[in-house]
Amino acid sequence: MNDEAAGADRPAPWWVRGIVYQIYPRSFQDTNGDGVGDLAGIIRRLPYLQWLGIDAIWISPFYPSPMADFGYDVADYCDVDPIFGTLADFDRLVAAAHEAGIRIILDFVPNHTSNQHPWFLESRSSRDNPKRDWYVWKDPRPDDGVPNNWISNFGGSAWTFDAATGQYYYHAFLKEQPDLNWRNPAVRAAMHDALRFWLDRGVDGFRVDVIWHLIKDGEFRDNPVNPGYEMGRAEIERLLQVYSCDQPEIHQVIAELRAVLDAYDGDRVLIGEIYLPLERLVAYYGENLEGAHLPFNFQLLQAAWDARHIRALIAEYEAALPDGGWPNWVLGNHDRPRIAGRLGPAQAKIAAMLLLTLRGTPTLYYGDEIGMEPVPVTGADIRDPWELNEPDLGLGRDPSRTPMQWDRSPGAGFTEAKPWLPLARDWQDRNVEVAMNDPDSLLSLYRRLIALRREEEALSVGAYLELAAEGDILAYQRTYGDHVLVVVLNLGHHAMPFDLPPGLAGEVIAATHGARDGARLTGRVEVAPDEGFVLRTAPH
Ligand code: TEU
Ligand code: CA
Repeated sequence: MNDEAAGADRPAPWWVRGIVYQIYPRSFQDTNGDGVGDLAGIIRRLPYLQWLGIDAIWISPFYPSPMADFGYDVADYCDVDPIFGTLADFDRLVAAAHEAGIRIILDFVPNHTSNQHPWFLESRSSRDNPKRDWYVWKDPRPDDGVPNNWISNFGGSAWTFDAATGQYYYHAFLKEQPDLNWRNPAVRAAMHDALRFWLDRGVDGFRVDVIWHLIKDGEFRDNPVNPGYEMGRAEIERLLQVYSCDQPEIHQVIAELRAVLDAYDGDRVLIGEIYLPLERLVAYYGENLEGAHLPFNFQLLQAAWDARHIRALIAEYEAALPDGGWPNWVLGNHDRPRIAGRLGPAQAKIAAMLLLTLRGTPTLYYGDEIGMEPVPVTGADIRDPWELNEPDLGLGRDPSRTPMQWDRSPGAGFTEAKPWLPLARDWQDRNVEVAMNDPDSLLSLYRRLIALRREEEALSVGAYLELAAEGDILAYQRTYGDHVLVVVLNLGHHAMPFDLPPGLAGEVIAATHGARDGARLTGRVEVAPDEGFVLRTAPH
């Protein structure tokens, strides 16, 4: 979808051109000295976000929660946990963000609640409680075993026995996160009301947690064994998740969520968190685009950093998109290893240039713009329940969730107390204040590319065309009308020649290597190790 496709009288919705920035609120900015970030902290840092130039923030959950999974275990969908502030703080945040031209996307967690949610307390109280069927309860199998072989995403059986009522309940994640029964219309209605609660308060959209999980197989059949499972991997990988998620009925559920948003003005966006192979992923746009506006595309999170491979996956993704479906790209999130740790500082710049010049809404993760690296979190500092359940396999997510590094002060400008997770060791050198004042920093490059994406329709809504290139070079054109931009990225650490298409000449308007800025290029270009640049060709 672009302006033309959408028709002259209907400009593209904001999220087509917009850039999304994910905030993990526990780690962004503490304002009351308890070592945990809060909503007032996000308000305090809005000027930074405005300076950076992003369009929207997606805030990981801040609802009342026992924090067994740091907010992804919700005990009340319509309030703010005291650790993060109050509803009044939230209203102030919406007002201040909108004033600054920044939209607010909430994290909606519909697959499961906390086991402390009043709904679950009722549900588990007796077999004939009216809320019994709001969750997934099953009798023990005759041999007194679990109802089926499903495994929790965090290890162990996905079933926990409730002795008081003699049944098991299902939890795709922790036992403190019982799954809701989305086949029950009363559950759907209650959750739609929760969406409306926040839409009425002015939020601009939702990122929906594990949206592909909401519906499970009607017969709860055993998942098949994964023949490719290898020792040392997460236990969940022992089975193929054939029956526990991604069921056909899910698309109707999503269309209903979407309809709740569509009843509001202002292009509220529905983003789905979906870890599925490409051909399954694109089904989440909906058969007639009545599904998620943006089913998160996580391919770059797992891709081998190889030019040919990435060129191919871009091509496959572009080809798989349904007509009118708008692409998107994600480089990091609170569940995955940080990109700068995976690629190193030089290629982190290339990754930034890739993310911000591809066709599709980019989502960036707080701290990646200053090249934060995974922070080792060990022993008594470990907080992530997954690491605690399945230790030492490298699954822990704490390293990607450490406090934002703002300045050189003792708490990195994040807190005046002991932060809830340790700071990176390099915070005095790697922080926003230092990077802002360094024109060669990753942060300066991010800001430049974000500004460029705003200025150049070719980047935000233009067509994508791959260019032939050798070796580690990934090159493509973005075009809009007679505007043609060329992006050249060296994904390797060796100099490589690149031939611009015949007859094409242009000027470098963004570069990883300062010396390249403003250069006029044509013909064969010697691309330096780890170098990337964007070229504007003269309109003809
Ligand atoms: O993540 C869902 C999810 O699939 C991840 O747990 C993923 O399997 C794992 O992190 C490997 O990348 C969402 C949230 O983003 C995560 O933080 C929550 O823990 C989880 O759902 C449960 O709500
Ligand atoms: Ca705080």
